[in-house]
Amino acid sequence: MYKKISLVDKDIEELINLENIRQENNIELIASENYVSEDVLKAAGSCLTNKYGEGYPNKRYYGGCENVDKIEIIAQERACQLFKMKYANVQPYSGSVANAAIFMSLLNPGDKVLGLALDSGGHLSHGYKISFSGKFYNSYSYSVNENGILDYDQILKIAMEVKPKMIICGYSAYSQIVEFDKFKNIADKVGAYLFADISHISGLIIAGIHPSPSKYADVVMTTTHKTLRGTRGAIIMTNNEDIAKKIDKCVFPGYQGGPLFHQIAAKAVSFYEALQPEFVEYQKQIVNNANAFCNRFIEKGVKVISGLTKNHLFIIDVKTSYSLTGKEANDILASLNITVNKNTIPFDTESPLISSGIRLGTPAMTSRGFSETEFIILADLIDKALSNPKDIKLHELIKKEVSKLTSSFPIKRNYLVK
Ligand code: DSN
Repeated sequence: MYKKISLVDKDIEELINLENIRQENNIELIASENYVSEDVLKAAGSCLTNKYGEGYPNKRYYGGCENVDKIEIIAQERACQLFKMKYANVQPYSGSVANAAIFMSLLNPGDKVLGLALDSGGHLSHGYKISFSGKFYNSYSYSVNENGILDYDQILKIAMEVKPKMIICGYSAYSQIVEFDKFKNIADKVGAYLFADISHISGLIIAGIHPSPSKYADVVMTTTHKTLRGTRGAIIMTNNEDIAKKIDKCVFPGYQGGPLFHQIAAKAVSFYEALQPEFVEYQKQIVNNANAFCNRFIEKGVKVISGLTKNHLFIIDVKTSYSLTGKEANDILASLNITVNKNTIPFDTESPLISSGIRLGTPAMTSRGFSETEFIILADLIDKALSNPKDIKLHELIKKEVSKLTSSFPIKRNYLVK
């Protein structure tokens, strides 16, 4: 089923092949992971990794950039086309580095920023104290309400008090729609920049099944490997020429050195795939699957944060539902070849390393062909396992069912007809 690779270095060869087997044999529910196509893998593993080219297309510090210049321009154009934005920087190595460059572009150290609290579903780089964003900037947070939902009146109230220079919206663990128009109103009322981190929902936005921030945000950032199903990395976009110039300077030389051209080419290939009609169908299926998966848990009386999902993920409060910590639930599911991540829930009393929840996402298994039917079967298996955490015999049976599912839905190598 999986493709074995052969290397002279047998240590790494064995570990890559084991990882390939692990990916094939596990049900992948981490909401931020996916399986790229063979074409994306080829570009990421190409000779482009040999090339240095600090700077931007036609303005490099190195010779021999005639091919990589064209690749970077194609990636920029496709990013702008996908997200209906004017300027794109496709060089960021990761979402966190991209966010650091955005902070540097719009703010001075010590300026106030306002983002969603980590336990409400925000990201470390949105102002958490131990990240650059909380160390070098004066960070404040808003939270979801007691129902796990954003309260825009409350956010406005906090923004009026704090008077941040930048407001951040777009999250890692929020299963409702982000209303970018409301955030724009809030940002305008307090004279703040609006920064939309759409890393999780960018595929949904491309497909038109989640509102787009393109008309509202000063800056938009997405990682390229989540619902977008590309290689690891990120892009930053804006419609404002002055901001675009600042972002370019802050990505290079502000935060990064030479662009990773193999990754930029792989991003461009995934953008090509995302521009095809099949991608829209894929995104619709992700959301339909999440809905069916989530509803099955709710039917069983499981507590889902915010009570439903409108996107590709949802969080289960495993403490209330199964008297387990997130870590315990994560470990039980891992032993059954079901990969999830433990996740804090709003106002969690446990640390992020233990937590009271797990986050479940449908993008990866939808790529493998799971429909609502398989996600309902899976919800039943997970619910049985977590309801009977010590029943070894039952767990052996569940593991067999997992194995049937993974072998019936092998990882796909191509999403488009060649
Ligand atoms: N964005 C995080 C996630 O959602 O998994 C990773 O940084």
